[in-house]
Amino acid sequence: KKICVVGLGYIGLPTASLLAIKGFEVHGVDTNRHAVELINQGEVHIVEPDLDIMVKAAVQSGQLHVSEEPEEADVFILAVPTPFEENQKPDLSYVRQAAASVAPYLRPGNIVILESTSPVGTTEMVARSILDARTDLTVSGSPQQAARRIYVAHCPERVMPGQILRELVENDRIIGGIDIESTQRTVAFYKQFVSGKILETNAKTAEMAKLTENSFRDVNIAFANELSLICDQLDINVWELIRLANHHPRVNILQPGPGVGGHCIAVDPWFLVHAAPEQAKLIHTARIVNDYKPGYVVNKVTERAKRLKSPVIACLGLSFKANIDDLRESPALAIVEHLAKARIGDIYAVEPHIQLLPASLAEAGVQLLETVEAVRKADIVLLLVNHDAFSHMDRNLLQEKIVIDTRGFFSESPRERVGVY
Ligand code: SAJ
Repeated sequence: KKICVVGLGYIGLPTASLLAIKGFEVHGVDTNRHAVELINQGEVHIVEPDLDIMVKAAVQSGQLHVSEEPEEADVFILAVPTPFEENQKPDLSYVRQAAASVAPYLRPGNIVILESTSPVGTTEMVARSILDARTDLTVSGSPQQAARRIYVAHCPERVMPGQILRELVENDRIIGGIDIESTQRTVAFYKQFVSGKILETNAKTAEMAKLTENSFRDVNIAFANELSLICDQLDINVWELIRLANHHPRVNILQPGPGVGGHCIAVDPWFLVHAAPEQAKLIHTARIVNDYKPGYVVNKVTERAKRLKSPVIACLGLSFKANIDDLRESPALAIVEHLAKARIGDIYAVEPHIQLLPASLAEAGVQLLETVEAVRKADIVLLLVNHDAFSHMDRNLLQEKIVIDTRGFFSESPRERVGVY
């Protein structure tokens, strides 16, 4: 079997290399020429544990090759971004382009699988746009048309950055076709490399299930973030509070933080809000609560900095969550950018997972330093990401510092409750 994977990002590249290692012939496609060149040399343009080893092995075995153009195959997997526009409207242009790019290469019997997280109705849109481009093909199950038939399904990815390779194989998968045959053929394909359960449904329910999972998490984090604001008012340690409440057998509150980042949890709920604005009130409010948090942190720091003559601020962590290098949609990065632009003092950033600061920070005069050096120089220590790397730091370094801990990282002892909320 030959597989063509379109979009070689955080989902497409691990999937392509995993399939190649499992013995499929895989052709990967990306419009980013730099990424294509790197992968063909057995290297990677993204950081994910063990992905480099796997891609190298896949390329060296000859099972994985990539280019900027699709090729004929048996199964096409579309794993392209689905961001949203300024007005919270889903931007499906990458999905449209991906569908248009594979359409000329399709043959009867092929399966097209949309893995990108998508608004309800997108898989059907993909099928329609392919059939518009290829009037010789059909998705109809009638005996007369059987010889011209292709199959289209949605199988949302649900992997967690940082543990993608394991979760690709072990997670349960939801598969929803535009018809029963599409579902069944797609299930048969995934059974060849997924060890988790495979759950069958239709395309729309599969689309909504993925959006629901991420909205559930967003709402739960919003609850934690709201508690953190209330606790700040009432001078209560929110992490202690949540730890205690979670001892109840039916309570499981997530953790507050500087805001919700990444390209999933902060995006997907908007697809539901956009689809049903009147009904999706709670989901909408959760987005507002979580998006309020970065500005709240900026104000907190600014308030403290104003009381100092020439404040030096060490910002620990820039990525959107712990132990990854991904800075996209990161509330930590947004906070540091904001502080730097406001010129409230000298700012040092610490991010053990990157070598170079993003231009937005470098141009604003922020310097990248090692943890200890940055903390030593600082008056204010702003903990933004709970990276494991920070846990090796000698806590004595925090004596005499103003600690603003957005993740409850230093919050065990009463002394460290200063500035902790
Ligand atoms: N966060 C908190 N408090 C928490 C948990 C997370 O503030 O208690 C923040 C993180 O710091 C981060 C953001 O939320 O900024 C999102 O991080 P995450 O770890 O919750 O999720 P992602 O974006 O890395 O991955 C999610 C996962 N979805 C769910 O757990 C329901 C993953 O399984 C999905 O595959 C992924 O979205 C996706 O691609 O949709």
